[in-house]
Amino acid sequence: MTLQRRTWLAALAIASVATAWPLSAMAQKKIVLGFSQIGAESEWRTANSESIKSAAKDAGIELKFSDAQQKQENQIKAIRSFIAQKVDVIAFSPVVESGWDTVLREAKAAKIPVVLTDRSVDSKDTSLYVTFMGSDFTEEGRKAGRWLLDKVKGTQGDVNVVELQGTVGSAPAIDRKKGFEEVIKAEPRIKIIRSQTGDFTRAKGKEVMEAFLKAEGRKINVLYAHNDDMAIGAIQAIEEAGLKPSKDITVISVDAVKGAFEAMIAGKLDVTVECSPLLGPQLMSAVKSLVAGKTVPKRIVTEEGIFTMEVAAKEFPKRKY
Ligand code: GYE
Repeated sequence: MTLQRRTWLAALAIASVATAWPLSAMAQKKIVLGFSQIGAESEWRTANSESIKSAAKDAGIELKFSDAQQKQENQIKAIRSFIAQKVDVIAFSPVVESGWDTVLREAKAAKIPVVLTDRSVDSKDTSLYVTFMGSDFTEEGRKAGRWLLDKVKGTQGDVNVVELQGTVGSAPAIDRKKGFEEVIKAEPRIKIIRSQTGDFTRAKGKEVMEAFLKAEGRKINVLYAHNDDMAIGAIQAIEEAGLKPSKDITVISVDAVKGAFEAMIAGKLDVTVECSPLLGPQLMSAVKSLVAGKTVPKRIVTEEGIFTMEVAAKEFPKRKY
């Protein structure tokens, strides 16, 4: 081998080491995920935030977590700041369905993939996000409706329902109402006599139930609450009005958080439809796939059940949220 060739080979070796360094450093660079959470309005949301934070830690993903205090404008600000920080992936749970196109277009222009978790958006252009992972809220409403249909089978007379809706304009409020109405149509005796938002919180659920009780009193046979927290607040209002939850007013809700199991065990809540907040692990695995250039399914649906008072005590120890 000539001296010249040997020098050339040595130079090549050094060069390849030099290029190998930044490459391996790059491979070790932590993935950065920007996550805009809705707020802390319910037990469900607390469990959801916890799931995302611990899954990010387990997956070795750097999480920039921002709490919007239930305000869309705060979520838009957070997403813009994630774009400015050039995070690898943006994920968020949209507080309401509408009004996201502009900011989503900005993320798309910056080539940052967006994952929707828990709630969806109503954008016509579905290329503005890569996937939506979360529950089928319409089906949850149907499950609640089917349970009620079954409960009133063989009875007579009107079944007057009051409904506590979730946050106005949010996907779960819209769809849980739609699914429930779709099913109860089959039984014209079931009538929704009052329906108002309780914003998914205990305090609001209690306040609105007090107003329902003042206006309708003993005419109310059933309460359908779009989440457990509002149902738990309303149960308090029912008791304070001198009535017995479950006995005087059947109580149906959604989420299946621990608080609902406690209320069922105490005989105050009849049934809760499950909606799992434990979306963290599947979010992190989607984030990793996206960063690796893989495609992820456009829709990832959470599987869930329904729990009644009769099974509450047996199921309670198994509950993870
Ligand atoms: O049911 C409610 C929470 O979006 C599914 O938001 C979620 C809902 C959940 O505040 O408790």
